[in-house]
Amino acid sequence: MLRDLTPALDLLDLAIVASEGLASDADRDAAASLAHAARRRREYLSGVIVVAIAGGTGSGKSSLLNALAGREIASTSALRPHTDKPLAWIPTGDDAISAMVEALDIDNVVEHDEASSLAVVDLPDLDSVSHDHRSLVEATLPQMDAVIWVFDPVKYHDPSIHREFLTEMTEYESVFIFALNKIDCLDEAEVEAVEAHLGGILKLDGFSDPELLAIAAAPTDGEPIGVAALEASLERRLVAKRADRVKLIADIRRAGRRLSADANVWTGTPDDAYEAIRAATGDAEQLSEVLDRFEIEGPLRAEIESSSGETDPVDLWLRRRAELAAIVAALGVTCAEIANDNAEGTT
Ligand SMILES: Nc1nc2c(ncn2[C@@H]2O[C@H](COP(=O)(O)OP(=O)(O)OP(=O)(O)O)[C@@H](O)[C@H]2O)c(=O)[nH]1
Ligand SMILES: [Mg+2]
Repeated sequence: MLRDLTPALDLLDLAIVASEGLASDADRDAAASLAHAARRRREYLSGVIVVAIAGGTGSGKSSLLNALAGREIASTSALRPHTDKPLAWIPTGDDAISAMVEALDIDNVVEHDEASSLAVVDLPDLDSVSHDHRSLVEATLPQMDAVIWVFDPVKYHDPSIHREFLTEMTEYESVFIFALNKIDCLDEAEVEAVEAHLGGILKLDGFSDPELLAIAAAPTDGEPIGVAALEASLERRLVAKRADRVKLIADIRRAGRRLSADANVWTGTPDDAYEAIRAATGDAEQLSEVLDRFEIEGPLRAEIESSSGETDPVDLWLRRRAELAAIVAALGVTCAEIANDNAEGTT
């Protein structure tokens, strides 16, 4: 199981606060925007690949969840519409995924301990009028690493799915996988014809090179068909996501290091600054001139100015630098642990 990146981001936030007045504004701003961007890409916080299954009623979404899970998680039925609330099948112990499921207001959650780094959200159908589907899909999409759109051989051209949803979402093409389900009901030539027709419709929807797979999630006889190919496609996305995480972890670690490195950079030598501040302590005007000369700004300056006479300003300064160094060291350890888990997860 891959670790959540949140603890590393929390430490980077702490380092940003602790480096106020010690590190340069440019490095502090860069670290803050990295932390902000990483938090917004919530899908990258977790090392799990998160997949939503969407499509029309009866296309076989819940059956596909069961095929991916290898056991019956979701109830399936010939009666329509069947699933009326989203259901999530997620690995236990991944805080980022649990937080995501909660933020999406998904109450039906089944946890699994499988080795698979897969989390699947089975969405209600998109064609019945009883739900506010658009807002559900819009809330869900940005959180997903992949969305499998399931079609059945009878209703695959249903304009409501294409017009209402797909044509509006072409910018998500790299995240979408299209699955033509129930191919056990067709002969080979029919599968080819329907695949070609559906591929053509998807291009008309605005997708330039849609990934389309033919599957049977719950054939009348025998084992699922094409689900292994679908899993292989998800696995490729997981590998790409892991590579992204490796880079992100390295970026977080480097941003922390820059803050602590900055804290040791002086305009003069450290001894010069310490001496000058010590000598000026107690004389507000001279102290202010020294602080200007060494470009000491922000809360550190305020602390040094107000501590005159009581605490040694140089001790104060050293203490703050030690605090920052300790936070950045903890950040380094946390990043190394996450990177290790990430590397193990690829085997
Ligand atoms: N022959 C065949 N039947 C399938 C296949 N996949 C699903 N079905 C059947 O299609 C019906 C609908 O399947 P579900 O998985 O409940 O469909 P759903 O998309 O979840 O439907 P809603 O929850 O109403 O949105 C069920 O009777 C399934 O057994 C398949 O690959 N082949
Ligand atoms: Mg269902």
